[in-house]
Amino acid sequence: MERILIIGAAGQLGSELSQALASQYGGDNVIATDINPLAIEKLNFCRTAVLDAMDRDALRKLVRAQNVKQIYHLAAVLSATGEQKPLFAWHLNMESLLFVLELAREEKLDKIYWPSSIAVFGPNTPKINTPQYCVKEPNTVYGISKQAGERWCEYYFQKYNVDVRSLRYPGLIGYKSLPGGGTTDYAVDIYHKAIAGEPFVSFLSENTLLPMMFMPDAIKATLDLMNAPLEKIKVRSSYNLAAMSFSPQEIFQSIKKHFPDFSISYAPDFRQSIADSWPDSIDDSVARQDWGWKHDYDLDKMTKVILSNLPTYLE
Ligand code: AKB
Repeated sequence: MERILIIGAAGQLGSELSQALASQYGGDNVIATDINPLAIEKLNFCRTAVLDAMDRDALRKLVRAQNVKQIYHLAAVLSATGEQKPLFAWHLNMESLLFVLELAREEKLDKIYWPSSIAVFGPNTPKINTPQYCVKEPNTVYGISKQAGERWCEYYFQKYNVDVRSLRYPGLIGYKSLPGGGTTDYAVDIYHKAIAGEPFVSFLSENTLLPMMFMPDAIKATLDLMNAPLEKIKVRSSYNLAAMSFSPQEIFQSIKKHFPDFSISYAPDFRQSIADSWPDSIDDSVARQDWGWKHDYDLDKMTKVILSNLPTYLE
């Protein structure tokens, strides 16, 4: 039995990706791990284990004992938390990736998935339709760690033939779990406030445009990339990936169509300068061309699905 291991499985992306992988490969073939024992209990549709991404020996032991052949390494400190704890963010994001890449080389694992982010771009990057290849001078610790991580992924592919694949996610929006510590998190919180009948205070200004994506699209992109034949994967740093771009004012208007009394005010904080350093929109034509990426959700379609499903999830 060849198994798939997910590190950081209880997070916003991990909890939904674990479920999708369990549906595709069967729950017995998927091991969801996280440092948080309580959160991992909810992932009972597959195998689970408590694992600290920084515990290299425990990781190696688990990979050998469970015949793991693929790793999805999702554990990371995101942009906003990274600015509060820069050295910790660097340490966790970089060391844990290097453990996984080394393990993949030593144990000859089949495939590795590691998420990058639009945070690899910086203030000198072209802001509109940001191309796959362009200037990248990220000015957050999270962005610097993702940029360095991309270089390491490409290095391990070229030097050691490790089949590592990656996507530069935009802000991910889901209703099944809460994000933690990101700059794009406001676009999840706003739905919770609308459902609760409370006014929303945005930590980004009215017209701050950012690239965003509904979680089902992110899951589809991840599985499509990982299932694509080897020869179709031509980018070994990380693929640009896009679906939509919107501002706080635009997501508010989309929700207001369903909740006419909903209100918003703006109180930008330190996250505004992070958002200002990121692109407005992303050109993902290379992903579309290489392995057939295609998104399904725009803002209004996503809003409709979230508003009709979130109340049940909150029960
Ligand atoms: C964040 O806001 O830090 C993340 C990201 C864009 O990678 N959601």
